[in-house]
Amino acid sequence: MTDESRSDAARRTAGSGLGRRAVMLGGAGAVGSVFLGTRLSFGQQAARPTVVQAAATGPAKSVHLAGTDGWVSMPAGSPDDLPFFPDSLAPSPFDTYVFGFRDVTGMSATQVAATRGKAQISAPMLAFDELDEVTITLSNLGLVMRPDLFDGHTLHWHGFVNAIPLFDGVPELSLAVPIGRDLSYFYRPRDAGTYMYHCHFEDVEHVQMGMTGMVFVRPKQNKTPLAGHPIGTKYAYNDGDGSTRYDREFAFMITELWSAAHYRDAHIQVSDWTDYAPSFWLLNGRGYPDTIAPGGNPTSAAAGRLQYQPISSLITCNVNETVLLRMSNLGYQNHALTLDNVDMQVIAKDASLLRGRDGYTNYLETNTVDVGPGESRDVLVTPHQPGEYLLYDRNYAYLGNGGGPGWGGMMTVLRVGAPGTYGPQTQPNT
Ligand SMILES: [Cu+2]
Repeated sequence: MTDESRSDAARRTAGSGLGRRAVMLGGAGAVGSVFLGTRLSFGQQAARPTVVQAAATGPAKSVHLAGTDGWVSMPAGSPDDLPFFPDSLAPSPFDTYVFGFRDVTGMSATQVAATRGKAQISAPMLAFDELDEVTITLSNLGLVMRPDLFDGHTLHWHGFVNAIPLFDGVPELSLAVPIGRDLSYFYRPRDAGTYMYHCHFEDVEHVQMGMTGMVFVRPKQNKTPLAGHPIGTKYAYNDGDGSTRYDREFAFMITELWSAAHYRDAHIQVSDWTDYAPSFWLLNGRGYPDTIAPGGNPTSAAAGRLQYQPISSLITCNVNETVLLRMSNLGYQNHALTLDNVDMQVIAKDASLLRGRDGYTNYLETNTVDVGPGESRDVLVTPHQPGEYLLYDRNYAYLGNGGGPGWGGMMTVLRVGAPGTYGPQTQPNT
């Protein structure tokens, strides 16, 4: 029986002239024509300002992200764990297969298409102002290594109040972006704070594979500083008293990477996720000492093996400046980050200022901050002595790279200079 005659039989069986499968396909097509726009229509979009770090003037902010697969590099010296690590399919100088997002805001259709197979981890860092009118267009470029898969991608704003399931990115409840299509997600953030975003399609797999990133919302108090504070003063929240003011900000996407699962995705095998046993512990997609290497640019081959892990976790400030540390955990393990010799003040958990309805402040002075999976923390530090201080996971099992010797994993450095050492910060994590 040919496909055509089988289809004819299905139509006769259905009686209505359409088989069940044909009806479903027709339904999907109708949804697509309403919400997804035309196929690969990137070239029709005007050039857009990059909102990843900076802000356009006015409340309308547009970002264009692409979802695809690619290759990244774990720290040099990590021991072999064959066949999983290094992956035999990895092109030099890379060793680990990932899925991820790329910022393609303002790129031409040709440039967007050229990012296929060049995913980055951690995902582009997104910053918005409270009450911005945010449009994020997500284009699914497909998976170079897995043409057998027809996985969609989505954008899920984790921790946000989102009244519209269509834009919440949970495919079982609304829709995902199929390969070769794009979807614009609209959002208007109302509450300042530190959040995270991730793909929600086959989410255990896609999150582990690298489709996770930081997103934070700056408070309206920034636009009308408190009495006595100069224009341009930055706050983490609408605190009303200046207690969340900071000079510099650094954000950390906390994840783990299980080499075996990444290998299996590249080699057309499946993982039993109950076997989860991470090999690498990462800040912004890098393990120490890569965490303290300078930030890069995924469009620059000169960045070498960290080309597709462009976000540095090195923290720098001048003595007596206040630094805001934004931490979000999209790994599957609990993490407890310790900072040696400098007190930390936890001012918010899960994008909520630690203040009761009576106005009483519950900020927490500590040397260790717990961050569970799916949680975020905002922490202020004000070092009073120049020097280098380690920020690290106090579970020493998470301070290695693939079981190798020496320090590695979830660790970075707070570097404090004498007054004037570092000029004004223009972007987070710089
Ligand atoms: Cu995805």
